[in-house]
Amino acid sequence: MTTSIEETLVLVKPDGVARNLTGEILRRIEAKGYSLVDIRLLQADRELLAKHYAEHEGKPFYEPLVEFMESGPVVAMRVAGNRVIEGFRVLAGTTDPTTAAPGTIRGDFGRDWGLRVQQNLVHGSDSVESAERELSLWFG
Ligand code: DAT
Ligand code: MG
Repeated sequence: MTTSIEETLVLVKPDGVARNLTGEILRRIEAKGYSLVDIRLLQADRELLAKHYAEHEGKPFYEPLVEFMESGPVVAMRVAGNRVIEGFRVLAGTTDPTTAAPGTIRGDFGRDWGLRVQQNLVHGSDSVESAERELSLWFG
């Protein structure tokens, strides 16, 4: 059960920032007991997003995903805690906001807008390796 303290990358995507949900998302992270280590508001460029989403290159939603992510400012957070990588993914809910469980960020605030990519408010790293790679991309 006991594991060492982890760090994860959380992104509030352009839909979350535009809908003024950044505070609500951070509130949930802090209320759960995780710690905010660093935070920045930025406009992501294509080069950063191509690296961030390299695993999805070639998929039908890849280009719409990159265009969505560069459509407005995002908030990047470095968040720490024991098992925070898994824990934030549970707080976020599953990828498809239509079926994400109520009580999760995506389940409570997301829906399908009939677009070629799901707009689902947040990103969270999915493994220790992804977290290290993504944190160095977004925070250097
Ligand atoms: P997650 O963000 O839950 O880790 P992912 O890494 O598989 O999901 O995909 C990245 C984002 O791309 C996801 O948050 C929303 C979008 N997406 C994923 N699969 C999709 C699909 N089949 N159709 C539309 N958008 C999709
Ligand atoms: Mg992912």
